[in-house]
Amino acid sequence: MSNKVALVTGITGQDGAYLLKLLMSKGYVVHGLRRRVSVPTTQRIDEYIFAPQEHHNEFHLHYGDLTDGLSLTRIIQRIQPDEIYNLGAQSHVHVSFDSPEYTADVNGLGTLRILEAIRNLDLTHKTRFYQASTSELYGKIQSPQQSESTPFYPRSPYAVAKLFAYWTVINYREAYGLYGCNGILFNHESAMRGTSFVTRKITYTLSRIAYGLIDKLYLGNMNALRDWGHARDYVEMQWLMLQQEQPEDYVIASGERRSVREFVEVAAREIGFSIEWRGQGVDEVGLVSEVDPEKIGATFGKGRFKLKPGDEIVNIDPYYFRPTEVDVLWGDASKAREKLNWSPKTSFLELVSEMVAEDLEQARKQVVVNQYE
Ligand code: NAP
Ligand code: F7E
Repeated sequence: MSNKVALVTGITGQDGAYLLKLLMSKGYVVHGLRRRVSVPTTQRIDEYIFAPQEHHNEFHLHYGDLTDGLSLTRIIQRIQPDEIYNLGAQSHVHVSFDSPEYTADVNGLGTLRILEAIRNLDLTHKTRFYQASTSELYGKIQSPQQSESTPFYPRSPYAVAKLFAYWTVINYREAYGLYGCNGILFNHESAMRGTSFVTRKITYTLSRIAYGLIDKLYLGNMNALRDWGHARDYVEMQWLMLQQEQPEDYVIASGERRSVREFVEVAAREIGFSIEWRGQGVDEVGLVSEVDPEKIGATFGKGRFKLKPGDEIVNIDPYYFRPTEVDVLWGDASKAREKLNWSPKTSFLELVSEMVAEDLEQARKQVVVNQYE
């Protein structure tokens, strides 16, 4: 068991929650950065917060913000971390078109602020640094499958800000000898994914549609292709990258790509029905085609499944189109496989199945709550 000290920014997010679990299992003392917000955002890590006796000395939260360099310096000075995982970000690509300056501040300058704190506190040779870089850097792809050597072409304020952070890490590595790594992670999902990202939006909404809680799923570009993996598998690589002799950058990906439309089809099948597509472009609609009575009976019980063949449940809403879209992402994680012996444990089908199961359970509970109100 390790007795290292880690600081995790973005600890309240999807990856932060999985990484916290991993680091705690390895015996780390974990410090997390949390923002002051009017309604708590700690749901994903509440099991650690509400068990203070169990985690008394091993887990601490600190108020701060990636836009506030003084708070970052104060926390880093106080805890003298062996490792910093910079997962905090305005992580929504579509939102970054509406808030480009804020996104640049958090995702770009936020990284610089931490690196400067490490440098100014003379921790460059003690503190190892992980940067949550992203496949969005490839944007308008310059090669059909993307690896560490593929040139970048960012297509959103989100990706441009992350490009700044990516090169800043490399610059601090070369200029000051910092042990800093970029994990170029392709999309990774889970039942803890925020509901405004497309995978979770699909499993969340279809589950509620099946229970009659919502009428329709509205989507944008269903032709987009993504390389989706499970967040639980990807945080392992974040940790592994900081345990090597030399700091390097790694692509982490499943090596499979699927469209948003295919994700909808697989999620629906996991619930127990199939989808038929009709129309083109913004007029495309998704209808319930066939229902699997055995699966529906086992999951829903009598009378709770509210769909029948012919019901129109998917529509396109151009609101979800982006000014510039990333059409295809498809990762080549050979380097991680060869150098770090890493490959994803969870298949695409297992990922969707896990997300659907969790969202069906949440929807079922909602129905029960509604019944007694
Ligand atoms: P997420 O669920 O959206 O979590 C983002 C985290 O950043 C949250 O804890 C959020 O805090 C925090 N945050 C936002 N603004 C902040 C600020 N100004 N100061 C401090 N913290 C702030 O994202 P994720 O999916 O876990 O992703 C983790 C990181 O990996 C992000 O940097 C993301 O850009 C990057 N990434 C993600 C993927 C992916 O597919 N998931 C792929 C490549 C890279 P609140 O809870 O208070 O909002
Ligand atoms: O979109 C399309 C959308 O928002 C995926 C972040 O974690 O991964 C994530 O960014 C695709 C896009 O993820 C809807 O246009 C269609 O082509 O789930 P997303 P993202 O933009 O790929 C990368 C690697 C990160 O680094 C980011 O932090 O799906 N799409 N219809 C839709 N997307 C959303 N959100 N909502 C829709 O209704």
